This record gives sequence, C-alpha cells and structure tokens, in this order.
Amino acid sequence: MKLRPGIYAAQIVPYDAEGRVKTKELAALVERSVVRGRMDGLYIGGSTGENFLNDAEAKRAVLETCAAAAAAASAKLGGPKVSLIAQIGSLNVREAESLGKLAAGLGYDAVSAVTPYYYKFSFAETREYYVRLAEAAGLPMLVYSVPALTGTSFDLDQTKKLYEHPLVAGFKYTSGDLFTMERLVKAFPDRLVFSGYDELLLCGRALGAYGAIGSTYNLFAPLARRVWEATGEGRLAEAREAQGELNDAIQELASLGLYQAIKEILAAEGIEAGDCLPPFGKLQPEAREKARNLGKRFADKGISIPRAGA
Ligand code: MN9
Repeated sequence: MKLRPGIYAAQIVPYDAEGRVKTKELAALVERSVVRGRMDGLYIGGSTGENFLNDAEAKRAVLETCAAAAAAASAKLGGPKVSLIAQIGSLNVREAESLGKLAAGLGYDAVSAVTPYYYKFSFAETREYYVRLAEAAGLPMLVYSVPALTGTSFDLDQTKKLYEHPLVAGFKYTSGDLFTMERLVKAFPDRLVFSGYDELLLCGRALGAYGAIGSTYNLFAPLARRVWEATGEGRLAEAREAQGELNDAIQELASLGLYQAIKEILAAEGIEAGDCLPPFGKLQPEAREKARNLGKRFADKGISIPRAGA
C-alpha cells in the first residue's frame, strides 16, 4: 500500500459564478496544502469538493487539476510524494467507472467511493458496486462510509464480505460509531481505516486509525497534526486540549455554513474560492465578515496554515 499515514485534506474546490471549476485557484489550493500545510495526502472529489453537485466534466477537471498540481508541489517540496485518493462514487456507475480509469491514468494512489445512496440498495448490490468500481480503476478502494448523509453503514460480517475482494483496502470512516470503528481496526489489521470526522480525530487516532481525512484540515492542518502526534505519542492532556481548540473552531465555522465559511477565509487570503454550488446558499455579507474575522483569529492563534510569506 503506497498511501502515507497521517493527515489528508478533503479538497475544497473553487467554482465560478456559473459553477465551473476555477482550475487556477484549485491548483493554488493544492500547492498551499502540500507546501505550507505539509499534508500527507489529499482526498479529491469528496463531499467537501461538492462533488455530488457536479457534472461529469467538472469531476474530471477536478481530478486532472489536482493530480498535476500535487505532482508539481511534491517536486517543489522535495520530500515524499503527497498521497492522492480520488473519490469516484456516483449513482451513475458508468460515470464512476470512467472516473476510476481516469484516476488510475493520472497516477492516483487509491480510489474511494461513497456508498450508493437515495435508493435502498441491498448489501449484495452495494458490494457489487464496489467490486465493479475497484476493478475498473485497478486501484485500492476505500469505502466511503458516511451514514449520516447516506443512511448506509456496514456491520462486521458485511465488511468481511467487502474485504473478500483484494482491492477493497479499507474505509473512509465518517461515523460517530466508535465501537464499530474499533471492531474494524482490530478485526482487519491489514486494512486501513481513515477517520472521517475532524471532531473525533483524537478518538480515531487512539483507536488505531491509519490516517484522517477532513474538510477543516484545509485550514487547521497544523492543529490537526498536533492532535495526531500528541495522541500517537500518548500525550493525552495535550491531545485533548488541541482537539478542544479544533472543535471550538469547527463549531464557529459550522454556525456560518462550513464549506462556505472555509471558502470565504481562503478568499481573504487571496485564493478566490467562490461560492458553493447550488442548492447550497451563498453567505450573506454579515456572515462573510464574520468568517473573515474568524480567519484572522485562527491565523493569530497559529492554528491554521500560515499565509504565503508569513
Ligand atoms: O471529509 C468531512 N465530511 C463531510 C470529511 O464534510 C461530510 C468532515 O471533515 C466534516 O466536514 C467535518 C466537520 O463536520 O468533520
């Protein structure tokens, strides 16, 4: 498995007023995450990238832009290459298969796919979806489990059946069910669990998650790394304090609209990330002002990725 352990940003994607991907700004964000955020990896085309609101052309543009920008940024940094995971899941399975092939051609290290949603698919149908997508891509597959949004979760028996396919490599586990997370880590030590709720980073790391993927790491990579390392090294008081600081910040952002607020803070830093795609609403001027003030406070506290030249 080529994936690096550690902190992965769930990539924010800038869109223009017509909903087109702003590729220049997207590339700038990737460079910022890799070079200044010291990210171990990036998760491209997930919920944070508003991927499920996109058409196929935009999904392809996102995968292409991020692959090129990540390669350039890794080369600039000179260290090990940043790991790249492409989220390809879609209710249109043909589209998902074609995105998987694209990701493989672009040099992604793994794919991931959201559990099929909206219709009540049987487990057998869901399993077949993962087999088809993994085989189309020919890459390790991380099952993206986010029951709060999809209504689907897996028990241990079902997970075992998913893992019968050698390409099913693990989970992006975005659930507060920490009991099942622990069971997964213990029962399948050769598979990878990525912790998906930033609010539960400490818990995920303590239970043996291999890495963590999160939207708020686009801002709080330095703080997330403190939680990750302090937990891993058994400095629990420090880890709890850092997690508390992270959760305070997440709550403040979430009260404005999480992705919208992150985009506004990035815009204040000079990367015009635009508004979220409809049906997400735009921030009102007052909320924009609040987001910018929060961004300043986070920077002053040293919990967010430093600005260029800072
Ligand atoms: O990628 C993200 N999940 C979603 C994972 O956005 C659905 C998380 O990072 C959350 O945004 C975060 C805030 O609730 O934990």
